[in-house]
Amino acid sequence: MIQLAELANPAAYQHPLDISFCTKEFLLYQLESMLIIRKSEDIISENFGTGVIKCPCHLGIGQEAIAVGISTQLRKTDRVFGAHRSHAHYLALNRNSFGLFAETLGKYAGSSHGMGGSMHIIDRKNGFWGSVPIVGATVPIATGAALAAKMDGNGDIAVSYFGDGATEEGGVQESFNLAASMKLPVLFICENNLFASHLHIDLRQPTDATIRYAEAHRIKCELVDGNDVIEVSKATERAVEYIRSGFGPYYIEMVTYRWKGHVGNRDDIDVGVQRKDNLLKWKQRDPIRRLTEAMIQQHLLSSEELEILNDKIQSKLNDDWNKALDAEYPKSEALLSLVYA
Ligand SMILES: Cc1ncc(C[n+]2csc(CCOP(=O)(O)OP(=O)(O)O)c2C)c(N)n1
Repeated sequence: MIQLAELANPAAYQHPLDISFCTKEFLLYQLESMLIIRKSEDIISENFGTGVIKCPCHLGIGQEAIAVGISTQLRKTDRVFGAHRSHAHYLALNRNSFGLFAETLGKYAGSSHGMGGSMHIIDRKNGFWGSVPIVGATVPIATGAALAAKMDGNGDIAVSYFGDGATEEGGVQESFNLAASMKLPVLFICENNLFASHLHIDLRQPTDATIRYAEAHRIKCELVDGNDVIEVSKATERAVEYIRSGFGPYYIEMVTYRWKGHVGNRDDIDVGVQRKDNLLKWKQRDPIRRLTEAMIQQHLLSSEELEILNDKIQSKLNDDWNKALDAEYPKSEALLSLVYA
């Protein structure tokens, strides 16, 4: 039976990335996107901790390379769906930290006019068709969107992000079957961070590799180091070409680790889960550090340029956060037009 093997070993894959054949422009774009996501979530984490943000927040710090590597291979007209841990999926497509901050604060200027909070974000203009926190729920929705895209005939595809825990939901398996049978243009991305809430995958499934579900449904698939933005991007390029050529769905299992607890901003090392040692090692497998080290080694970036970039992004995000704090809450009538019909 397929296993993640070394990919699940936090002490492996800590080396700087292989960036040969990548342009400086491409690498800088990937780096900037990951930094925007990391720093945005750091701001959310801090303000969740102090109680300024009141909605539940599921942070994906440590998992940034997946959304970033994938998004650079998509068109604005593709249809991307996420779940409860989707800040990165949204930001990698639009870099709109203000829209995310305002949403977590319940402000009208937020991505869902403050009606959804962290777990219900959307930006159709930039291809993000929405996130839903019912585990597995967006997989059938993305599969339906793929059917619609196929009927439209414009070559657009659907992308469905879900966690390893979601593969345990029946509707997800039904979607795999339907997508394979109807050759639907959908890219299934399993972000396997080894945990669903507080349970390790070894306690939930007979093997730690969910890719076996794709094989069972005869869906073309591959297993990728989700903390390597270049490998993520290359695998997505192969997948997108395959899907747009009309061959049907594609499944990529991205192996990664979240640095924070399941929900909220704690490290999640004191809730009955023995994660402490592994977490320290996974932090060495940091997708951002691995890219910056490679760029510095190859003289594509200097330490001074990195510092300037960090400062520039941080100051823009601080401005966005302050603007979101100052923004208006929705009027109560908005409930009638936006939530209840
Ligand atoms: C249908 C359903 N069951 C249970 C939950 C509670 N819940 C929220 S997130 C989660 C774990 C999901 O794990 P996974 O799919 O691996 O995603 P991750 O949190 O690791 O990103 C659970 C059980 C839910 N939201 N929906």
